Amino acid sequence: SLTHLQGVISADTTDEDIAFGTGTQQALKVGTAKPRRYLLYDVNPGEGFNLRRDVYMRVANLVKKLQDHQDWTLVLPPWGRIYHWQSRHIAQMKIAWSLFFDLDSMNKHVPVIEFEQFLKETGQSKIDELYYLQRYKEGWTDGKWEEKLDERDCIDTPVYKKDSSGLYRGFFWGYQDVYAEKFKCLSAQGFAGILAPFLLENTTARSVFVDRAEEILHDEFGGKLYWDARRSMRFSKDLRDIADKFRKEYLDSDDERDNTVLLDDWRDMKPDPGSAIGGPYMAVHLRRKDFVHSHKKDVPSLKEAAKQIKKVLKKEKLDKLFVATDAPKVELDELKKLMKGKATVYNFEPTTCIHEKYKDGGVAIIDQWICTHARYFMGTSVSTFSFRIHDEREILGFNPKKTYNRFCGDGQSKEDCEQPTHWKIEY
Ligand code: GFB
Repeated sequence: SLTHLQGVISADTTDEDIAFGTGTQQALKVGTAKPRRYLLYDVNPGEGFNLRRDVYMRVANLVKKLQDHQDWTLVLPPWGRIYHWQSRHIAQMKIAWSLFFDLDSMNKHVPVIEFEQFLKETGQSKIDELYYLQRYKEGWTDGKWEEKLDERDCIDTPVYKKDSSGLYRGFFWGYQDVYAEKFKCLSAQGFAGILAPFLLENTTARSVFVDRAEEILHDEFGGKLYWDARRSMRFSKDLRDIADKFRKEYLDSDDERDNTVLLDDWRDMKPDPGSAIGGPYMAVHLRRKDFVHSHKKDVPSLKEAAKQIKKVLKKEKLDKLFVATDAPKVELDELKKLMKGKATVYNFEPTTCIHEKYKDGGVAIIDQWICTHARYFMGTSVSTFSFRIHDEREILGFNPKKTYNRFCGDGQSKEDCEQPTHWKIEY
């Protein structure tokens, strides 16, 4: 087992203590600059955008740990081929993170670069080593959960295949020239940090790709580093601007009046809880499609959803409703009909130009940013799309009572309709 390595690397381990490539130890002693190492990762292809963002945070904090010892840079996996991005007329592959996120902001937490930058910096289409994370075939032994990590035979037929010249070929985000020199399956059970000793000591490869990174958990869910990673993950300015313009034009909402001014550097933001007021509208995230069947108990019918919305509008004395939803148009029209006379209903419909440029992923972010700024927000049970809106509102300093709310299913009792957990920021 490789778990014995856990704890070997402590914060006071010096670079000299760590073997690093041929002759590097020698080189370190004479003060030569350390070579940059690259960590690449990816997530199960079936996962949606907002769970992927969560996995980013786990890996970013692994890099944070590695950074205590060696110069590691996190290579961001290009976006593409996401099941929910169903607008077929738009090219949605090889998408850079900068289209959706503010990379300068993310770089204030850990060094990150786009995949194309990695290709440029290394001048090759090669990834040195590829590890495919998987569970343990035998599950938990003796019914006991413990952290462990072991090289094992692949449980499933690997999605990476050796070609005639012995190189591993696979999808690699649609970059056909890219290959890995070495491939192994790695059974992993534990927190992201379990990979640190492995990456520092068991390999000297310059670039290491960890696929199926969702297998590893947050080192410290809800802790300071968790929130640092989360706060650094700001949306791109372009997308925020589009959403802000919509708020101003249709929802009488702007940051000065709403007390939601964003400081340039996320590290400077520590608003008092409850200080953010938000614009004079209620926002809902109404997750439909697969959720209607897979979460039947917790997802209301449109009629029931309208009833719950009306109750809040009355209590909050609001008459504007912003709806973010993946529902087909007929369902949205039905909801609008149900709301007649009670509220003016708004939803964001991108122009062709905006849709083509920022794609389904960008439009979803615009929806999230508008929901973030509402006076009152109500989301859908267990949807990570709603969860990310909660965090965003927490970061801006909203009163938790106006954030951590969710729709209840038809006929669901108050006890059964457990409201979302309030996660407080650790600064
Ligand atoms: O983000 P996500 O992982 O959230 O996946 P869940 C849902 C996707 O559907 C989003 C679209 O990334 C968007 O592409 N979508 C959902 C929306 N709601 C909206 C909306 O209000 N506006 C816009 N513009 N788009 C997970 C799935 O969904 O649920 C997993 O990702 C799995 O694959 C799991 O199915 C059960 O957490 O809601």
